[in-house]
Amino acid sequence: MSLTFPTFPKNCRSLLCQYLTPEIFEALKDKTTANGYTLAQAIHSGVQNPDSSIGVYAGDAESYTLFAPLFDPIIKAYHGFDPQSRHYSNFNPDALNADNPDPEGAYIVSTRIRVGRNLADIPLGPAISKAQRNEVEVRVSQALSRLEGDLGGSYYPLQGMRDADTAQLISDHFLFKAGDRFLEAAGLNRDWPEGRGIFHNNDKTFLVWINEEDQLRIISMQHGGNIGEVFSRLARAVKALEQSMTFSYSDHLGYITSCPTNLGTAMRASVHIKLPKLGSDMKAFEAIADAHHLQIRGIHGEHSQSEGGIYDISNRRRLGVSEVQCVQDMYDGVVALIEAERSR
Ligand code: ADP
Ligand code: CIR
Repeated sequence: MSLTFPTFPKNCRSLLCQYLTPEIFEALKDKTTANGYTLAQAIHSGVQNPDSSIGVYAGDAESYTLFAPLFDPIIKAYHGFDPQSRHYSNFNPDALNADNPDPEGAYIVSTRIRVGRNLADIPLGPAISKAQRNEVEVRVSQALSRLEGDLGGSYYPLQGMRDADTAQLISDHFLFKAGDRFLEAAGLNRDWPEGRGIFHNNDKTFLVWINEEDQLRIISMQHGGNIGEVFSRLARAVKALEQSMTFSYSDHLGYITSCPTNLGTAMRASVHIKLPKLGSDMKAFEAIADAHHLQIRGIHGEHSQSEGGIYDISNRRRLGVSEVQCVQDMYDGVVALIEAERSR
């Protein structure tokens, strides 16, 4: 399928509209991956949503090489990672130097660390078929059902879940929301809610989302600021799941994910933290966040607002830095933010 060069509004700031030149567009517009994924699909979310921060999604690992003239500069701009670089992993909890930054519990409400994963032999969500998505659900939920001890739990498919239960899980920050317009335009909401669901242990400290933006989002979370405990649980869970599944990984880009911001470690380590004083001086707040490679989100996840002076603070870089470094970025930044809040 060929298409014409998209028009973006004048005020568009997405990485897509910054890096999609007419030359790159011409060179890539008729290319198709082995799974049938095209440039038109890769850019559709950012074309439909000019307020995207990024605007592109991959349909498979091949998208990152076939459409490299577009993806590479976007990856460089987001992660500061060069096309010839190599990604290295270090998921060893013993290498982490991050005590609880708030032992009195005055600031940190909760800590959450998640990684994205996708099965090596199945296309990513934007290019997956309904049958393949359902196969992922079966394979992953079966693997999860074999976990034991504190990681043992149950799988709850979205289809058939009572509306009140869905709403409660979302408002308690455990479950993803429906209807995200960025994911919708990327084809990630096709056949909703079939094939999607959530697994969690009894305490809801270990959770796995199935077939949201990535096939798996593996999550460790708990109240308070014990980052080490959250990281160790996640490392253990990922290791256990690797025994029964092979995840898509490349030496260059690390774990392959549908959004280029998640490549590498695919890790987002966050705290929900009370910073009401800094919150009323966003310029100072953002300066500290930028200096420490942090992202500021609202209380209900990406594209949401703060409530009651509580913010979601997480590492921004995920590729070209190890898992330990992602958490270290978050920890160092949170220490600086608490210091700034205290001194106001
Ligand atoms: P993701 O982190 O998986 O990319 P979102 O930003 O959409 O996705 O967040 C998913 C959910 O996780 C939201 O309900 C959000 O409020 C919740 N969340 C994120 N960080 C924390 C945290 N530190 N404590 C509690 N809930 C959190
Ligand atoms: C966007 O481009 O705004 C959406 N597709 C979401 C991008 C991922 N968000 C992020 O900054 N990590």
